[in-house]
Amino acid sequence: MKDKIIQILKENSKNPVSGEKLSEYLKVSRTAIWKHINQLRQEGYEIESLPSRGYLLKNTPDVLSSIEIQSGLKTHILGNKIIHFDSIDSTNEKAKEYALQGEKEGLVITAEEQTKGKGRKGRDWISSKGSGIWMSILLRPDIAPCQAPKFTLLAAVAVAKSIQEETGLLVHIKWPNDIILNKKKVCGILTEMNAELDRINYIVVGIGINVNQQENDFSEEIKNKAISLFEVKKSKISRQNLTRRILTNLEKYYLNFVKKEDFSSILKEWKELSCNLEKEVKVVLNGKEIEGIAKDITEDGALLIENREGKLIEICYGDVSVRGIYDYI
Ligand code: BT5
Repeated sequence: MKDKIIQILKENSKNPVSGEKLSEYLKVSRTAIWKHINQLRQEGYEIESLPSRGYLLKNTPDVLSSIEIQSGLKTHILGNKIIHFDSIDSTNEKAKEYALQGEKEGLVITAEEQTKGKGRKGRDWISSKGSGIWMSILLRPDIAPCQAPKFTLLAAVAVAKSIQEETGLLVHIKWPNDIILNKKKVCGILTEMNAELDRINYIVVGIGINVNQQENDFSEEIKNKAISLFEVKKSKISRQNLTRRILTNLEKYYLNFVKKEDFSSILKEWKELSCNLEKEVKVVLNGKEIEGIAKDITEDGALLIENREGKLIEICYGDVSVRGIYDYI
């Protein structure tokens, strides 16, 4: 209902719309309209009431609602349906629920705040209200499950490119799922899959970006390793514009990969954006530490490390720290 009211007010940006007209059109009472208008004001919409003329929309807030993100979004699949929550446990969990109910690919779940944002291996992802982009995208690619790790790399390239295009800031990718700005983590990506042996039922790509937090907004546990775009750019960044750009770029890379089976161009861009390659790295794998130089990324998206003895080791998953970058100094 609130989205419908906003849509009508947007379509009549020069002419006030009366409460009576809104209630007639939306088939609800004028009191209901008045309540929704008040809620919208609380969410940050500036709606003027002009006596005996009606409501006029003066300003919209930078929220990740479907109506705001979809206006101006030129994708074909991603974001065709966007479900937005003011507060939710985890957008990935919600996207998986919808996936199991048969929702089509392209569904995007966004939230202003996550109360149980997830990282990998059950770690927490801190997602404070109104300051970041917390979103999950549902995909149903017709490819073999063993290809799934490539989606994290693909998403990382799309997000890194989008951040650079939107803000001009130089970011890097740390294998497999971190985006790094000024040696700290500005974004994490969590890819989850539901598959049978030979086919993928769905993939959910969860993206968390620190956008407009100030330095003091980060809690003790992460303040040494987390950073926001605002802290470096020194000006507020539109979450709506960045979200639209990510969906647009992600769709482009996704379609190139699944329709044209072109992963090599993505890999090339990944390597250009990487902060791992030719650097000293340390990997923790099943409790064991491997130290060496990151040499390459394979066609399957695995990290190749040359250990101290000069032996090449292929790492398909794990936590990698790079010397000099937030957790390996
Ligand atoms: C990740 O895990 O980096 C994946 C994060 C994915 C978050 C998105 S938000 C939308 C979607 N819905 C979800 O529930 N999740 C996804 P990992 O590599 O395991 O890193 C987790 C670690 O990053 C934590 O243990 C903290 O040390 C650190 N961390 C937590 N919150 C952070 C933040 N806001 N900024 C930077 N670092 C953070």
